[in-house]
Amino acid sequence: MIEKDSSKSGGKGAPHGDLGEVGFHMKLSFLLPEQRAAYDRDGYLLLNGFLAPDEIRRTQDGIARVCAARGSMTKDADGFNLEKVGGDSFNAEAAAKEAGVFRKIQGAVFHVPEVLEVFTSPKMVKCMQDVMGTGVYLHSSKVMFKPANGGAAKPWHQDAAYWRNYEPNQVTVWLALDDATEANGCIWAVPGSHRLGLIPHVARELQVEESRIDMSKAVAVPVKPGGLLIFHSLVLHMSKKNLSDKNRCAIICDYDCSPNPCIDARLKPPAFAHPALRADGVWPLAAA
Ligand SMILES: O=C(O)CCC(=O)C(=O)O
Repeated sequence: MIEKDSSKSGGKGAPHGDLGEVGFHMKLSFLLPEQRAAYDRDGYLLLNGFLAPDEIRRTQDGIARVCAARGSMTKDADGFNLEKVGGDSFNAEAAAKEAGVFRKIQGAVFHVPEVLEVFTSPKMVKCMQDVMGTGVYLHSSKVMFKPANGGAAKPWHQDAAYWRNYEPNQVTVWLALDDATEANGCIWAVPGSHRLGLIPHVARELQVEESRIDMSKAVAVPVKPGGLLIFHSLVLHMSKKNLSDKNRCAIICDYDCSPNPCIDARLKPPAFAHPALRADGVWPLAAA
């Protein structure tokens, strides 16, 4: 673990979300000061090597086990969304490409114990405390598959557009389980776009029209297996269709600075329990 006190003034750092100043004055317990500064500057941060190979394998095995149990599914249900003919992923009624070929599992922490373990692990919570500078609350989670030979694209958007009832104070963690490359549909982002505020989104996939984006600034962000891409909920990002012969799977968790209820709570199976998840749906992982 890296222990660094970057205090310049002795004061407490500006919380994530206060974008007035690049820099920080808080005690970091996981990130290096330059990593925290890069997050403030760009709105995102790439941390390769967050999970060890055995942790990656364990998480992959957990996901494979859960998917195998649902291998005959041909209709979206319980947060399990299938890849659709024509990439029409937002249409629950569209025909599935193939039984049991999933686009995503929303509410992944409820279905896959290994994903829950990663996203509530002490190292993840420490990392989030360094990024957010506040309390850390679990907001939502998913597995995002992008199967080889046609896994659907995700158009330009800001995650905050999905959570309009909340202040845009969330941080998304995008953790690669496969090598995410330009060929198999890694994330593209616009550095600094977290400073633009919420940009209008249009139906149907809740996306930002490309005419509103300075495309000359867009960069591909390849991530090695086990690497983390951490980004502010206002960062413009997208991923292209997977035209390669390699799968691209990532697990994603959104953390909130404020004690808002976990938005996936409706997907929680009755038998699910976690000591920190409260009856009102608020899921604190670290105190403010
Ligand atoms: O994993 C991807 O390809 C995109 C995920 C994403 O941006 C989202 O679901 O909001």
